[in-house]
Amino acid sequence: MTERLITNARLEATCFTPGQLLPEEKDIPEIAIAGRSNVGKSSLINALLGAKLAKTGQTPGKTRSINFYRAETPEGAVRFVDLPGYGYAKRSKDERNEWQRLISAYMNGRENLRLVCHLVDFRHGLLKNDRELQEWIRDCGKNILVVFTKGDKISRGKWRSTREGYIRDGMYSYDVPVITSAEKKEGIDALSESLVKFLKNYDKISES
Ligand SMILES: Nc1nc2c(ncn2[C@@H]2O[C@H](COP(=O)(O)OP(=O)(O)OP(=O)(O)O)[C@@H](O)[C@H]2O)c(=O)[nH]1
Ligand SMILES: [Mg+2]
Repeated sequence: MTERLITNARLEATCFTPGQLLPEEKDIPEIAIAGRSNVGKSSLINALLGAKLAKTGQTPGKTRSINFYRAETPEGAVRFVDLPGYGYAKRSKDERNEWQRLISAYMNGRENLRLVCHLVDFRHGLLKNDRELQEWIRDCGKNILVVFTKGDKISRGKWRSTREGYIRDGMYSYDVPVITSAEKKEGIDALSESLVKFLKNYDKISES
C-alpha cells in the first residue's frame, strides 16, 4: 500500500445557512466537491480522507448542508468542502432556491477556493445541469477538475474509450479527468496525488 498523502482528517463544520459558513482562514486552501445528487460526492470525500466522516446514502439529497473537512497534506493543511447535490427533481422550488443561495454565498468571492472538483457519474457523462454548473463555476472564476465516479459500474476495458468520448463531447477540466471508484478504492491515490500537485503548483504561480 502506498503512503497516504491526505491525513488527520476531521469534520470542522456543518452549515445549513449562509450565516453558518466558516470564514476563510489564512493560508488554508479549499477544494470543493460539487456534482449532481447521488453522484458520490460524500463517498469520494470519505475515500480521499481515509475516514468515514461524511454521511452517504442511497436516496438522492442526502447532504443538504455544506460540510467543511480539515486535513493535512505534504503541502500543508487543506479544507475539503462537500457541497449539497443539485438536480434532484423531487426537491421543491423553495428547496432549490435555498440550495442556490447557500452555494452562491459560499462560492462568491471565496479567495481560498482553489479548485472545484466536479463529480460526474462515469455511466452518464455530463448532463444538461452539469454543463450549467460548469458555466456558473467559470463565471465565479474558479478552476474545475472533472472527476468521474462509480467507475466500477463500467468494465475496465471500456474506461479509456468512454473517457475519450466524454472529452470529445466537450467539458471544462484543467487536466484529464480522473476515473474513480469510491467503492473499490480505485483512482483515489491518483486523485490525491493530482490534488496535492495542484496545490503545490498553485502556490508557485501565485508567488511569482
Ligand atoms: N458502485 C458504486 N456506488 C457508489 C460509489 N460512490 C458512491 N456510490 C453510491 O452512490 C450513492 C450515493 O453516494 P453519496 O456519496 O451519498 O452521494 P452524494 O453525491 O454525496 O449524494 P447527495 O449528498 O445526495 O448529493 C450511495 O448509495 C453510494 O454507496 C462508487 O464508487 N461505486
Ligand atoms: Mg452527499
